[in-house]
Amino acid sequence: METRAALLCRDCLARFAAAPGPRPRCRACGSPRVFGHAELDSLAIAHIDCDAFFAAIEKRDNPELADKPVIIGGGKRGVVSTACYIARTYGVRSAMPMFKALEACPDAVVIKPDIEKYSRIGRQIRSMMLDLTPAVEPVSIDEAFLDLSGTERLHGSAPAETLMRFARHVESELDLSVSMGLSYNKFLAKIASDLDKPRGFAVIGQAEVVPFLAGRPIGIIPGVGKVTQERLARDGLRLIADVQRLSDSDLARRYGEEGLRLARLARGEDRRPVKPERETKSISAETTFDEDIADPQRLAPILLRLSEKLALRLRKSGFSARGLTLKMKTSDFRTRTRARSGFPPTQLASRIFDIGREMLVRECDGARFRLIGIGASDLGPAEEADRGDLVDVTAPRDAGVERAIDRLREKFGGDAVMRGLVFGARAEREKH
Ligand code: TTP
Ligand code: MG
Repeated sequence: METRAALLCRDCLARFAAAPGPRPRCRACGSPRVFGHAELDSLAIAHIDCDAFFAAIEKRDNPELADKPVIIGGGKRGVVSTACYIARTYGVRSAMPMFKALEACPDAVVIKPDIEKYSRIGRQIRSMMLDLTPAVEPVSIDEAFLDLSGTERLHGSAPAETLMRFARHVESELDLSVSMGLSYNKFLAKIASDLDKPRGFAVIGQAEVVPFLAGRPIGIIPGVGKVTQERLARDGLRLIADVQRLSDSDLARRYGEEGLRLARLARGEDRRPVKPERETKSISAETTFDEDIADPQRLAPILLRLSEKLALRLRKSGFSARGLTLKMKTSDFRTRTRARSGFPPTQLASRIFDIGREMLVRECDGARFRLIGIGASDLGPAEEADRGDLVDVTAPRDAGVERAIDRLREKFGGDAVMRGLVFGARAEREKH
């Protein structure tokens, strides 16, 4: 994958011309971490992912752990969140049951996760990313896409060098390491960041993309999960090369729109832009559980409480919701979101709950959830909320009830009153 037009030292950022023969050490500082690639100066889409994130933070905060195998996990969850690279040499992996991890690595030091601390550090890293470009798209607590196009003048360096400087900065400021992938789109940048972990830097250029992807399993394509992989394997498609061999029309005939997407990605084409996190004014309420929950009967009352919170926040801030988003995080930290709109603007807990519950029930497919949240989107003015119409005569009445509850709450506090009253009102309505 490496042709050497110019060489760049990842430690001191010195740049020097490539010469024939084996890759030299840095002429300026002697480091062996010298990188070269023919397209290095023309690529601008990056994916950055921290190395063994939770474990690295704990090691940093307790130097006695430096040379020990460390596993983050346990607590009530009973699975490995992550393991440091030493523990990984024993076969310990994320999401492994803790007892298995300890069978594999009995000397491991087990530490309970401190998500609040990790989120704080995740935000620090994100703000350092935002110093490089406003186009930062966070993917999870420890990873993000960056679009560095057009930042050369600002930083006085090509994206590759800017990234290397960033990694050095994270190491010196936060004592944590990152791995980075650089390419010309998100799909390839993400694959690249995984190629050279930890403290990695890898590039995938246009010239090598087709042969590079050919040997990889189809499962590296986003959205191709286990079930899809099995289906494709039954049709004889296991490697990306197998997709590359088929024509677009063949793939479209077999798999419709999804077939065409596969065809494009198999050629390394991905037009998805890096979407910066927008500072939209959003109002939401969410909660993380002590233990994962799959049962919709248990999730519904939690959603009700969140709907009440959200409704109260809407009323307090003078907005109505014209759209609602249900967010659910599964036990393996994947986030699912479902959105609804097209209903009359509302500030009512009972309305929010009804709409939210409909989405919730559809998501309860056996997956275990660690968090649920409900958020208002497409905010409108409070005056538009719950005015009712010819067919909906109950909204104004419910709104009156909920506002009365707000007043009671201000006076007496507590939320038990509210739930009873909201349901009282609904039960009444359903009787009629
Ligand atoms: P990852 O980036 O997937 O893993 P990592 O940073 O620990 O290791 P790597 O060097 O391979 O990137 O996830 C980031 C953090 O998210 C991880 O430190 C712990 C947490 N996490 C879980 O709690 N459970 C999981 O199943 C996974 C995959 C991650
Ligand atoms: Mg990581």
